[in-house]
Amino acid sequence: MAKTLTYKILEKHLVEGTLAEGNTIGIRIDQTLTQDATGTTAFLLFESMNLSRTKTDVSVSYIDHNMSQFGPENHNDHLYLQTVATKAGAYHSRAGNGICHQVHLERFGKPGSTLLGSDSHTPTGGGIGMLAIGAGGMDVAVAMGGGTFYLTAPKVIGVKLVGELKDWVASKDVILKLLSILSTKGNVGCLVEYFGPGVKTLSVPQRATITNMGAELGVTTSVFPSDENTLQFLKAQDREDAFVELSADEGVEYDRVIEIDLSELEPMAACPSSPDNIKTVSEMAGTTVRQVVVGSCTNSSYADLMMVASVLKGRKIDEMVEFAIAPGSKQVLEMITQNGALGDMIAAGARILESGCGPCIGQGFSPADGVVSVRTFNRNFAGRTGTTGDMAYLVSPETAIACALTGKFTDPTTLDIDYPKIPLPEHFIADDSMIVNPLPEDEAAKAEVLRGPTIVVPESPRPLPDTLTSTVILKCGDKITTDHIMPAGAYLKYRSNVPEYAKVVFDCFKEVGKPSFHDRSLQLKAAGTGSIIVAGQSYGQGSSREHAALCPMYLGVRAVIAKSIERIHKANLINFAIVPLEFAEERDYDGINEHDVLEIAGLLEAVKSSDCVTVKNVTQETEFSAVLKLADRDRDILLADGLLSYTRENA
Ligand code: MIC
Ligand code: SF4
Repeated sequence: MAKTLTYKILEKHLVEGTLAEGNTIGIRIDQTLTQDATGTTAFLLFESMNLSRTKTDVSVSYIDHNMSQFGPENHNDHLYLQTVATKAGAYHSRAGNGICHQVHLERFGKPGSTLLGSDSHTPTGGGIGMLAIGAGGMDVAVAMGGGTFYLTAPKVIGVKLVGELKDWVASKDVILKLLSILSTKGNVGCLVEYFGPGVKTLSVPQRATITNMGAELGVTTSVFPSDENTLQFLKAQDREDAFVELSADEGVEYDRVIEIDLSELEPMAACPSSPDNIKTVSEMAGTTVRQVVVGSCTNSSYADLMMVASVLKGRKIDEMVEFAIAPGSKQVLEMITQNGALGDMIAAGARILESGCGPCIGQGFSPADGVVSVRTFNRNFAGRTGTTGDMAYLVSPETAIACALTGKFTDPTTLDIDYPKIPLPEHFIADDSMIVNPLPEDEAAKAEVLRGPTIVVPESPRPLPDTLTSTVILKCGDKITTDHIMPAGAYLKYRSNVPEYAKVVFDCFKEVGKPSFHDRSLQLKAAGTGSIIVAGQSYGQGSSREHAALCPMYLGVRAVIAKSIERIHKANLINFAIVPLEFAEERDYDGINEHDVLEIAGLLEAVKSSDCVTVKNVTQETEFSAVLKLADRDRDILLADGLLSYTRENA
């Protein structure tokens, strides 16, 4: 039978289960990546699991998120991560070397391999033909130690690309188009595979933009074939050896096929405050823009920045626009420095930021109140810029530069400028001196791990009670993202210190004069009852940050009852022994109020062997059913009080 590329890669890596859609399967992970904001917990947990050496082909620890270094916390993290990673047998990409996904694509990505990363944009690797999946840090820690990764064998959505992009229309517009079709919800359990004649018109960095932002669809990952363009990219990176040709079998049938004609696309934008709130740029033409940023793991490749520099050469940005550029990697920054493009950007009035996540994760460059900020990023969840009530639009670098020049929303196809087509360079600067190699085992045994005082080992979950009687601490709506649950930005520096970071859980719902989620939860925790979160659809969208489960667990949250829960977040809840429940009937959501007391008798038994529990609303004197959609291993993890103790027991 003809196979999809996805199933071919899965088959090669299968170690447990039967490879058929919907089944839980276990796969071998060839490579892992962690970044500093999730990496400290991943490595702390790796150490707590008594795993000493990585057993993957390649594991890389990156520093790219927390680089503002106000106070000692970030630097403590950097030193801990470098010393713990190299001791454990991992590579360490130092602060300044670039954003994990960009650097991984350049220096480590390998077609046909599996990559598990503690960051939801790990699917960037799909641009080079990897099966690259985002997960919580704890799952990545297990994989680093050689453990199997479990997932649901996905439904494969085939996206057929035909035609070729017009000048000024970018690969970002392809993924924005797909988001307008599939939206950010309802795609759990699916994977996107690209095929068709349009594929060969896209370079690896263009493909990586598409697979990167594929994370916003909520799919397991996205993947492109590996072809002559992949070879050309690898050759230019001096890594030709990593190449293998890969594609789906001729005549394969996908679960669903979506056709996109690249030649018909026009510049698009994701409007506030969701990546699927799509409009064409021409619809918004004329709207005043006060801030523009080019960067992030979605759009900061050499070609993206060269296009921007070529447009800026000899021109000036609008005087009412603040314009910043954050190159994706040291490689990109060095190349644009050496060829003079950086000078063109600076002369035009651009503010050059260091290679890292920066404004994408709210580390500086927050926009003023009430102004439009246009960004080449992948997420515009409310408040993510660091400004409450922000108006962030996500666009291609082409649209971004048009807005920066004119000070208003401008469709780049209307610019009276020749489109600068940037060819792939023959040779990228392949200098890995900012990547520290793993220590050999004998040296590692003696090496010291530097642990600053702000690195705190997280508390372990408590056993689940047989009958859970808890208060609804929060009732929230649809599409609650991990940015709502655990804000990043200025609070990122507390990632290694759960009691400190937990102070801002659900801060976005804080009402003046009322006690915070943190204070209310701790009262309930002290009273011994703990709490329950009630939510609408797609609870836990967005980031893989396990702090969105870890901090609520620390505050005594025992269960989440939602209309639906996103894949990575659900796994994180299970890993920290919070029971994920879904309403059997969505209308039962309406019958619950905040502060109601809910009782689930026989919870332990249900976690062991049932798909359903009865939830008694003690306050309202009603009852409803909730569903436990759990694989056997999920049940075992919950019963073992979380993945940490489960791994210790099963190591
Ligand atoms: C993000 O884009 O939200 C992040 C920051 O990269 C996260 C990881 C994190 O919260 O540390 C992600 O996408 O997983
Ligand atoms: Fe960093 Fe932003 Fe990419 Fe997340 S989405 S990895 S914060 S650049």
